Amino acid sequence: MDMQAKKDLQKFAVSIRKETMRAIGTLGVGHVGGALSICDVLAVLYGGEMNIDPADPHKEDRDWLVCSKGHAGPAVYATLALKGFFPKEELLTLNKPGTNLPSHCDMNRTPGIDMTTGSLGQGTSSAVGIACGNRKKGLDNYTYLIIGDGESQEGQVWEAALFAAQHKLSHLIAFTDYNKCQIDGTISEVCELGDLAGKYEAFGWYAQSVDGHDVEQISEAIHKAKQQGERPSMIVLNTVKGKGVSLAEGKVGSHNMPVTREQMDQAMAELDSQLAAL
Ligand SMILES: Cc1ncc(C[n+]2csc(CCOP(=O)(O)OP(=O)(O)O)c2C)c(N)n1
Repeated sequence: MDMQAKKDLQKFAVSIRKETMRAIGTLGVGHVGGALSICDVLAVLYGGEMNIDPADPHKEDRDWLVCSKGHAGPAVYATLALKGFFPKEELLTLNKPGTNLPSHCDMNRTPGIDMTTGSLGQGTSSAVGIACGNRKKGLDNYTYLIIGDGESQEGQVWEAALFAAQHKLSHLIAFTDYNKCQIDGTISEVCELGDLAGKYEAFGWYAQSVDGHDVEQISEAIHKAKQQGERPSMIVLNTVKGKGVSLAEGKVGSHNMPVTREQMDQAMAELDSQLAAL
């Protein structure tokens, strides 16, 4: 990846963080931590990797995204708004009465959201179904999936993982947001996941483990995944919950937190200085 392309993706990721914080800060509460940890992968996917058309969100041969950790919806909405799926001002209606942007992803409300999520554990099954359906239609598009690490303690994820390998779903590319935190503690306090990439390999997937805040590593991992002829892919993203905003970064308590106007302004200033440094 050339320097300019890398910088553009890094800037896109910070912009996604900014719009996420502006939306949650305007509402006053939200899932800050798990939204901020996935902004870099969203930047890579929507910053050029995915075949999408904001003017035609349902075009048949598009690439799909299932954000199975549906509580991170605000980060996905910020990404979609920045790409032009809907006006940026709509982000300020987040989770308010009548909004098209509920706290959790809803495919019937938001242009560009491909699957309704929020009940954790189910998105892998949905993504597997989507990938099977697209293959049956003769399409060679990709289905992307983002799973939480806490979410990965749900058994249904592993049933779907077995099925994906059995059916050689090579056009399913999944990410685990391995931010080491869940709602009520760290992953190791609640239920350790250990070597996630090794577990997926054992389930018949092609698995990689990368720095989930390094756009170049994420992008290269996706390209390697696309070279796999027969296996679904898991890319474990080693991330930090609340990445980029000091009031949230690395804190279990950032899962679903109140954000005051002053905290929002402080977050914006931090993110602006990150943008200026790029
Ligand atoms: C089936 C189900 N049980 C419980 C919840 C409540 N819940 C929302 S987020 C969350 C923690 C998820 O942790 P993780 O997957 O690690 O998300 P992240 O830390 O990345 O935000 C829980 C338990 C839910 N949404 N769905």
